[in-house]
Amino acid sequence: MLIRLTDRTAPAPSEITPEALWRSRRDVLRGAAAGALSLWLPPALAAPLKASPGPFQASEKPSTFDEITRYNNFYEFGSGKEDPAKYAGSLVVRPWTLTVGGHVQKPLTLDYDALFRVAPLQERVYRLRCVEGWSMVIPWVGFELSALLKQAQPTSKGRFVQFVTLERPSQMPGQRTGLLPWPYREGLRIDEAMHPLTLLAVGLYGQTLPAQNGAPIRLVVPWKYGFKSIKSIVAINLVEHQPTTTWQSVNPREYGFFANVNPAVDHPRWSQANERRIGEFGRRPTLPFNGYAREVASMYSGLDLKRWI
Ligand SMILES: Nc1nc2c(c(=O)[nH]1)N[C@H]1C(S)=C(S)[C@@H](COP(=O)(O)O)O[C@H]1N2
Ligand SMILES: [Mo]
Repeated sequence: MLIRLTDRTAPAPSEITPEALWRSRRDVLRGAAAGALSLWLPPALAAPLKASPGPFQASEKPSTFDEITRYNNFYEFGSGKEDPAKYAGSLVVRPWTLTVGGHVQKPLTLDYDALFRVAPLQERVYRLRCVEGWSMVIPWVGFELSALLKQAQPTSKGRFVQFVTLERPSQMPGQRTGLLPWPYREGLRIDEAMHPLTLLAVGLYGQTLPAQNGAPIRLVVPWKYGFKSIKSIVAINLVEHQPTTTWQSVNPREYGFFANVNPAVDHPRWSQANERRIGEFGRRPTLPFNGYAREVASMYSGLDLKRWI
């Protein structure tokens, strides 16, 4: 008689993380032997995404799925690093509406499904450096913001781009407090917004974004401090004048409009010379423009980076 023994070394389907899935897919791409590609779906709503490798990739090893999804800043769900993972499950992302308006020739309204069809999805492994002094490496899935803006056709008056997060206190407990002025807002100069590094992310580790990372769509500007990378966006407006951003309005002395990662300019209350990579001991030096100087420094030639923080 044949007795079938369960293979105790193989993980149960529920234990196959998006990270393991991502690594095995990457091995397939590299031509290595592939394990079974079982589908791992986390408790809430995540769906696998098809993405091809994009042109820019950080060389360091990506942070783990757990690190990326359990240590977050998303004040709409509280100010503690673990609050977003605890509370963001209450956020309902379907249906969703993202509008692109202001100084454009073709105002756009995108529903949830349209967010994934703006352009072919790419994977971009980027460093993220928080102004507080920690960093991660995140395998985003998304498309260049420029692809969406080109569809809307900015006019010559669209010199800046303003971004607005969802305001829905019933599902965002932080918005029932005065922690920040709501809704969260950010902004970029048009050349920064059109730069090929600037991404709208709809996923990470090959699946749709966990709520705590800004589902269903968030900005990623890898050469700037993390607070520029606004989450759960509902509006993108082309505007003529530099828009006020949330952190600037809260404390203009500590947080500027540009917020380019700069180890040579300290935060008034701490040094920015180095950083702690989540999951590592010790600190590593912070790089000018978070390591993307070759790609972006020319946009700031003639700008005094000590003054325009
Ligand atoms: N709407 C909104 N977007 C936000 C924030 C926030 O509090 N609210 N925090 C910012 C900060 S300070 C950082 S460092 C990054 C963190 O992104 P992550 O949690 O996906 O790593 O999100 C940014 N985007
Ligand atoms: Mo941050």
